[in-house]
Amino acid sequence: MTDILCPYCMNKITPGGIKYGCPNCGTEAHPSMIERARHMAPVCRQPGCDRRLATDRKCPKCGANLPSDILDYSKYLRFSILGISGAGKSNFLTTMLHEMRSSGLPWVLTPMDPDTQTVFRGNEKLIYEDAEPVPATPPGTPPQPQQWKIQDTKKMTNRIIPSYSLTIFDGAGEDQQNIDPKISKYIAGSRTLVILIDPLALPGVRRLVKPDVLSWSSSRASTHEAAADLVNGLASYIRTSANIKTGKLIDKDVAVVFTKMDAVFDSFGTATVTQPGPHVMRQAFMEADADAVDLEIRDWLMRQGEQSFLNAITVNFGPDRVRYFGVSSFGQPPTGPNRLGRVLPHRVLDPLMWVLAKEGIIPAKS
Ligand SMILES: Nc1nc2c(ncn2[C@@H]2O[C@H](COP(=O)(O)OP(=O)(O)OP(=O)(O)O)[C@@H](O)[C@H]2O)c(=O)[nH]1
Ligand SMILES: [Mg+2]
Ligand SMILES: [Zn+2]
Ligand SMILES: [Zn+2]
Repeated sequence: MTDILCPYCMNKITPGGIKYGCPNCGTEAHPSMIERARHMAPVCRQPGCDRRLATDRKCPKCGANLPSDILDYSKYLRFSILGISGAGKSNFLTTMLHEMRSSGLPWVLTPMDPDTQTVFRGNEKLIYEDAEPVPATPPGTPPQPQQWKIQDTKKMTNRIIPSYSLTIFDGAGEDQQNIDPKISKYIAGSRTLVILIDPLALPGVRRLVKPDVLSWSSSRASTHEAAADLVNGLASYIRTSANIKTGKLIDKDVAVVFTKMDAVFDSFGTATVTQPGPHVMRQAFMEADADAVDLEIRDWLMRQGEQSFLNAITVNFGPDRVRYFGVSSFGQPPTGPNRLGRVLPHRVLDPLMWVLAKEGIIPAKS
């Protein structure tokens, strides 16, 4: 492992650059040459600490406490959830993580820090115990990275369990004027971008949906932005973050994920996207299924008169690197204002399975 990423400031750090702190007195301890070379924690020489090991690892750039196993990650996964306000980011993120933990996949998913744990537990309780959607994230909330560790028990040997760090920002894509520098670094360094789109924000789709379902599925009054403007807005956010000139294609793989599919299932009949996804059960990314879903959604957009949406995606991201997904965090529309029926998330792991397959963590099968 050559480059380590600080999960908090997204700066690259070298193993030799890591700073060490004493958990007893809090002062910085300096490793000897040998300790440095072996990535060993130095001893604290402060009076009263009795040569206790200075085991706290700190980022030299931002000073954050690094996970104790920072050197053991074999991959840094960055799962960027981008989307405008109301797209369904917070609810999607919560159900995706919950499903990942309860799906029977051979992974152990652990929060890397207390904040991640608190935010996730709170949101999980709302959806799964109180049957309420996660409320709109208050505007101006600084986007906090959620830090998870995935341990792959299927690939574990006597000596090691491969582990990956998974960083997710909830709140990216919002404020075009004040893009958080951490998020910029993170987007620039992401191989895949996951763009969440609320289908109910597309004028051609809104007319398919009953007014009550429409109002229970939207946190704020819709701005009725034209579909192309919506895509161009997100694209310009990505360009600014990753420093990509207007007119140049954004050279990243993109998952365009339609959320809230429950509200529009009727218009899909018995199409593949309405059926449970096969990826989790097969523990692989099943390409034929994903191709069918991709085609169905493109086709459906055309039928709803949303060609301009497709065009805007192609103009910004090119014709070959985009995959369309359809998910529903709840599995069915809310049953009232802030009220959920039985929550059975639908295909929420599909985009992540694509990312994992591209990273070589799970196989892709045709
Ligand atoms: N029908 C339906 N509604 C959903 C689904 N997921 C989210 N919603 C609704 O969409 C609205 C917005 O969802 P959020 O998850 O708060 O969206 P967000 O992108 O986090 O929005 P901000 O925090 O405002 O940026 C809420 O009113 C949810 O009830 C879904 O799977 N189905
Ligand atoms: Mg939110
Ligand atoms: Zn000490
Ligand atoms: Zn840092």
